[in-house]
Amino acid sequence: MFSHHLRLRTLPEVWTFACMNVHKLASLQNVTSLPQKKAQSFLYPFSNMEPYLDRSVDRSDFCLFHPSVEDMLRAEKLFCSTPSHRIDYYTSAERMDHAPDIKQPEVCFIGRSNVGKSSLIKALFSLTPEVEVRVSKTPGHTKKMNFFRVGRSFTIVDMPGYGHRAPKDFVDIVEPYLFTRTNLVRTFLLVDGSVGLQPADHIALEMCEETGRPYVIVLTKMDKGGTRILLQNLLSVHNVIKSETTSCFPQPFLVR
Ligand SMILES: Nc1nc2c(ncn2[C@@H]2O[C@H](COP(=O)(O)OP(=O)(O)O)[C@@H](O)[C@H]2O)c(=O)[nH]1
Ligand SMILES: [Mg+2]
Repeated sequence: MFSHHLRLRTLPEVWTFACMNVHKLASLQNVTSLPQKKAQSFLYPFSNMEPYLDRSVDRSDFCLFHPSVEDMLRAEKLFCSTPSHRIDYYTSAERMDHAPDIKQPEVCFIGRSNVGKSSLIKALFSLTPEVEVRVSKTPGHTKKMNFFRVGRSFTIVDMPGYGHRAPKDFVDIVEPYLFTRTNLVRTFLLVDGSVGLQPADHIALEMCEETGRPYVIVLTKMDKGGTRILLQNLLSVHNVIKSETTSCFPQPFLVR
């Protein structure tokens, strides 16, 4: 049922990007030219785990969001900076009253320190390496909200990490932001897929529920650790979404 019929043909219309100083797999065009199995595992990370799932598990929720390669190529264009659609770091803010007054829609990335928020944003901006997104070696690096503009389409906010080492940032910054930011259209709650839901993740989840705004759980580090534990963590997150949430998108997104 969950077969990914990836059509890895050459796409004549694929967009060629102007900026060449990028990772060799930064563009989808390059990923689609990999051997089929490898490309599939990049584009649809769940396809790697699906064969290990027990037959009794209903897979339908795992492919609700299942864009075609063509859809992804269209979406990728959003992340290429052009003179009329400039992607840039805009500003940082340590408190809500310093947050910029931007009218365009906003999405934010929240999660424990070191879960991979900045890495994910950096990956989204991989075709614009001139936009600096700091990825830390040590936890708790991002103490501020960092605002990045994706043209006039939307803004991405890299939020300060929280956890036992930074509960203050959660209360002082993340919570007020989630409750009061009027142009916030989607929250991405990042959870480390290699360790599963931690107490701080449950607190964040409850907070997202309290705001009543739509959010998505993203499982990061799905390349770390064995398939069994990753699959266990994925299924347990999926069960929590099903049984304890009302505003969360039913399908966790996987990042590796
Ligand atoms: N293996 C693996 N490491 C990751 C992944 N995402 C982030 N990391 C690493 O985790 C560390 C923290 O990442 P960072 O993006 O700074 O986390 P943040 O504190 O949430 O912004 C860095 O060393 C990253 O290289 C991932 O998907 N897989
Ligand atoms: Mg960070």
